[in-house]
Amino acid sequence: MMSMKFLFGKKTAAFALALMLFLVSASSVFAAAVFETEPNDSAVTANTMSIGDTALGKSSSASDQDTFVFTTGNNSTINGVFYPTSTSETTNYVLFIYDGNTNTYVVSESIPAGTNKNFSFTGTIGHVYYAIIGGDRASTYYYNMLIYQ
Ligand SMILES: [Ca+2]
Repeated sequence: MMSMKFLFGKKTAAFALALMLFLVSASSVFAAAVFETEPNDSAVTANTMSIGDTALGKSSSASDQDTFVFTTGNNSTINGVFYPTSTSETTNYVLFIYDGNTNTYVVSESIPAGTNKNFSFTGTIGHVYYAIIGGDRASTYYYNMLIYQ
């Protein structure tokens, strides 16, 4: 805060702080980009995301798996789209979404390199869903997985 006051003056700093507090309190309203944090190869190390967010990750090897976990606040269709950052992508991906409450897979998709894949399933309130993503080789590009309702 000292540097903020130095740069912008006391009133501006107070306004900036108020704005930051507003943005923090309202952050759930906005879609976020959630970059993967390794290790995330299993359910217990899954990276947390919210519906409306886009998860970004990168296959580091054929044995790498990336796991993201989210819940839903209502009973309705959950949609998603998986897409590459670059059309030069050469890694083929598989995507599974696992319902941790019913122990069933609700999405199972193969995604050829460089292509988009839309998917959807019926979400159940309070259920915990794990998105599990794997590539067949290392990639230099991020994949994107948007989940929305
Ligand atoms: Ca991983």
